Amino acid sequence: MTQLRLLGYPVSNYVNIVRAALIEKQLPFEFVITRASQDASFRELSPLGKIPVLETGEGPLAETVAVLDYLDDAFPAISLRPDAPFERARSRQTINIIQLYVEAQVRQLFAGVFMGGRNLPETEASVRGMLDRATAALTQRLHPAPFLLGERPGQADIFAFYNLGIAERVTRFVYDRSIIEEIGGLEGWWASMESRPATREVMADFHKSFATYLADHGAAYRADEPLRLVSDA
Ligand SMILES: N[C@@H](CCC(=O)N[C@@H](CS)C(=O)NCC(=O)O)C(=O)O
Repeated sequence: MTQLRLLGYPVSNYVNIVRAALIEKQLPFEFVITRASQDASFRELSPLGKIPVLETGEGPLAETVAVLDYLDDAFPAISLRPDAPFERARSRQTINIIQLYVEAQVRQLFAGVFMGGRNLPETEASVRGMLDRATAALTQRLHPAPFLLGERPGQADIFAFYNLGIAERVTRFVYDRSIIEEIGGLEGWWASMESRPATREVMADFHKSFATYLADHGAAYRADEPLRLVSDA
């Protein structure tokens, strides 16, 4: 099998999703520390210059959702998607809701939280409005039993864990609000996800790099900011 290479940086929630999926699928891969870049050479690998990129034997792939589907299509032995079409669509529905209406929203606030910038009150207000709708949607949709689509963790669980984790940090910091507590019923699921070996490996590297990242950016956020649901151990 061609060696898979994951290009990315351990602070990135999207990089961490792909890395966790590779570990859960027990696929051998090389993790190559790489920052996002607008250099023409990097945009050959990632059209928007974003991380993660997965280098495959067939070429480079960017966009996390595409990478997750490629991994499950190309290496189905351990699948992270439900087999049944409806359940599979429900998995994608959850991923889309979190990607568009949670992660892409809180990302608009990263500058003022993690990067030493300032967020405009209008941005904080518009993000809050969409988060209200997303929280209601996820309260309706997420009922772990014990994982989001049944007995085994899948794409939706991994996607939700890393993206709700970063959203939790932002919403606590900006709004003094816990998106995870508002959704409700996620404590057991969160603890199960947090204790998985894949999560421990990925989060260990996250914590090693996060404090440095915040210091380098003069961020208002502190790496040891307490999160009730996220163990910073
Ligand atoms: N839609 C992309 C988002 C990836 C993303 O936003 N990556 C961030 C790091 S978490 C990045 O590369 N940021 C640099 C930039 O936007 O130029 C995906 O699904 O992979």
